[in-house]
Amino acid sequence: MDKPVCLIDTESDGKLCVQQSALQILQQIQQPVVVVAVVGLYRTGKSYLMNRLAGQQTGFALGSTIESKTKGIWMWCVDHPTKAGTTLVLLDTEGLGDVDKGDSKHDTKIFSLAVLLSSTLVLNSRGTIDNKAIEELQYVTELTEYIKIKSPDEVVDDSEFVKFFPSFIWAVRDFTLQLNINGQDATEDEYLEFALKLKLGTSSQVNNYNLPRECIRKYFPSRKCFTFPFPTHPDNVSYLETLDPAEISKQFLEVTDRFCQFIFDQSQVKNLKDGYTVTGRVLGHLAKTYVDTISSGAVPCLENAVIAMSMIENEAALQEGLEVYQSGMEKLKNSFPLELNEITSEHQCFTLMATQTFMKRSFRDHDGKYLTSLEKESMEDFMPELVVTISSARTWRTL
Ligand SMILES: Nc1nc2c(ncn2[C@@H]2O[C@H](COP(=O)(O)OP(=O)(O)OP(=O)(O)O)[C@@H](O)[C@H]2O)c(=O)[nH]1
Ligand SMILES: [Mg+2]
Repeated sequence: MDKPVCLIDTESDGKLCVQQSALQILQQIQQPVVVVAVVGLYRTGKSYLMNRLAGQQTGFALGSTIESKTKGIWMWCVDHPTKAGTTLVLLDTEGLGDVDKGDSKHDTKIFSLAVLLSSTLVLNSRGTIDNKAIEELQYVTELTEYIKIKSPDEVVDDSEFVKFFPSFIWAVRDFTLQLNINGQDATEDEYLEFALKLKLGTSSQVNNYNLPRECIRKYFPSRKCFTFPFPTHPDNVSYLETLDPAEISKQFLEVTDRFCQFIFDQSQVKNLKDGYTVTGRVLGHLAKTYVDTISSGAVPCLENAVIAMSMIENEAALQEGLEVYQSGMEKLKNSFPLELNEITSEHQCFTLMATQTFMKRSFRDHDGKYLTSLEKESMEDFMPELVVTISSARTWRTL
């Protein structure tokens, strides 16, 4: 892809919808995907950072006015710069907190989708990680209302969420403070952990202070922080994407490079529960399933999505397996007439190849339902061949 496309859009009635053209792109990607999504308040430089991850100066559209720019969720699939055979999928999301939006739940839906679809979630904010920045993250505290692990009625321990959630990076932009805690130099990660420290006490004030911090700590046990200095002279900041790199602060470029390198080295391929690797194609199914669920007013349920996914993938695996079997047997016809034992042994060989093809793609066929169908359908296919063979063998003998 040479430029990003819209993956999830908002229809005129405010409902989210998946763009067919983006799904078609994902459908073609059979490789595992590392999915990096960026979320955060609007006008905080998210799209700019995503372009840097794509190794480009431009791509995701940047806004130079105070109005929020990115709408819905945009996607850019690029070759992974360091992991051969892997695609890096960048998801740039609509800025949160824009008061012009009618639907107060819209932001939480975008936030939840970013969490659901990514393997690394970048939270982007400006200034410092102060109480205000953390309170603005109320979306984290609402996640369990917007994402269910099992069917809505089943109570699940909160810690279950961790198994499905992405790793977490906090990108602090325009950071001007000294990294110093209680007189000691601190790392960026120590700064983040310091900001996420819980207060002792049980007053409602303390509880309110602790709640978002507890949620971040609980749902995102793998955390990393990058503090970016101001990128350039304030007069130039609106033209960052067209600016000569010499005009951009060296420290800013250093952090940006470190941030990108960390993501390239450490961001994992997206996995579903049970360790099933997500390919571009599966990511497309996931996006559609989650968005359709949210648009219908229901809460996306991870377990149901995995079940829906396994049905689609197993059906496709069954067809792929059958094709292998059928094309093998079709070629065999050119060698007719053959002895019965020869054709039986070829049948066994193609059945094995079909099973291997099926197994490569199948997923969670725990009760062997789809594998049994494959065996049954190949057998049904085989029977007419057998009849032909037997009758040709008879004709052979008569001759
Ligand atoms: N001060 C500052 N400005 C930046 C930084 N990065 C990008 N910008 C500028 O901030 C403006 C908005 O950048 P975008 O990348 O479009 O921000 P965004 O968060 O994607 O904005 P929305 O899509 O509206 O949510 C542009 O003029 C950028 O040039 C940064 O680190 N600091
Ligand atoms: Mg943007």
